[in-house]
Amino acid sequence: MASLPGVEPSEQITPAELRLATRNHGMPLEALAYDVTPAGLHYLLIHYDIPVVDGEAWRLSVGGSVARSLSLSLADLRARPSVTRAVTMECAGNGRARLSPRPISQPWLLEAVGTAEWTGVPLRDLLLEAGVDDSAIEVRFRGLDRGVEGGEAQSYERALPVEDAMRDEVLLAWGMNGAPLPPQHGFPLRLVVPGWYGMTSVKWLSEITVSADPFEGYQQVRGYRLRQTPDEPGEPVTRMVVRSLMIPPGVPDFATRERLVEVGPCVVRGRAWSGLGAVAGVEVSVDGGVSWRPARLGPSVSPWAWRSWEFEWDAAEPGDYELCCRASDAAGNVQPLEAPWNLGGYANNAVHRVPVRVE
Ligand SMILES: Nc1nc2c(c(=O)[nH]1)N[C@H]1C(S)=C(S)[C@@H](COP(=O)(O)O)O[C@H]1N2
Ligand SMILES: [Mo]
Repeated sequence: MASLPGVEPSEQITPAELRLATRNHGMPLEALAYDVTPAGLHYLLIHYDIPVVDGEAWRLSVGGSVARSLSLSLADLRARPSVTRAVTMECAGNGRARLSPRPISQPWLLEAVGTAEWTGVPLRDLLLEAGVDDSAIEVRFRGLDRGVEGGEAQSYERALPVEDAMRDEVLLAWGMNGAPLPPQHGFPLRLVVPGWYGMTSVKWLSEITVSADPFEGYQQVRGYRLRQTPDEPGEPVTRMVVRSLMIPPGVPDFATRERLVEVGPCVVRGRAWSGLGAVAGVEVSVDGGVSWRPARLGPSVSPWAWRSWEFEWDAAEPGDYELCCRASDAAGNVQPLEAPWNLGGYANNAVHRVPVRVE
């Protein structure tokens, strides 16, 4: 393969990564302008194939360590009292493509995020109806999609501790942005766990199993662990760490995406979110992170969604600049200047840097 100018062969994306990248698209950063991301602009992450599901024949089973097993049709679920929540979801691997050495997986730059209005039934209501045994410690969620990962044939499956599954905000969603779930976002039903990285929100949901034992499936004990080597068990990836992103200002160069901004005042806008506490502040640097000034925060779209921010930059002098933004949350977390490395490239929340030429 011929080299692109300035790109080392070792940095070049592999055909395997390109295959994943064309299936799993990001949200173009200019779509940070929308409070609620239009469905086609929301990012997508699909480990295997998108299942084709007959919504009439589909049923959800709720079983395991419960007093009464349930089997529900889509019509049953839609007939129940519903709630709608705007939720910001981010893939745990967002940002991994810039890590060095680069973990070989879906090669996200920074666009693996979006906010949707999910409509459905609170999971807790169904669990209370089924009656969770006192012995239960976890709730498992199985999707209809199957594939092979780490040499293991599997259904996509994840578990949540009972206390997290019982939280008020956790939804079984049949609607997205006022319409039925599109196939790629989990038709007919998906789990939505606000505040957690996206891998938790199982799509194409078919089985919920309450369990007295810890789930040891691939996506729980091998995937989505923070670790330095494949041999260590590592820590589980759970809630989203604080992050901000900006709408790249000005206009892009087609091939390099470098930004061109006209001399004069320039309002820089973006969004910030955290799964560990409300966003407390956003700061902007126009000198590559040497000096920082506060941005003005807008309202949160919902308690579970991102918050807008804006910063008035007087781009008075022509030249090259590096714009950066960093957010902090109510728990006192601040985005780091450099991303901490881990094997899977998860939970990277390094400050967003955007080179800009003022002319
Ligand atoms: N059944 C199933 N659920 C899944 C996945 C999957 O591959 N299969 N991907 C997960 C991951 S890693 C993410 S980041 C989110 C992405 O949700 P979205 O594609 O609706 O944005 O779905 C999660 N739920
Ligand atoms: Mo993900």
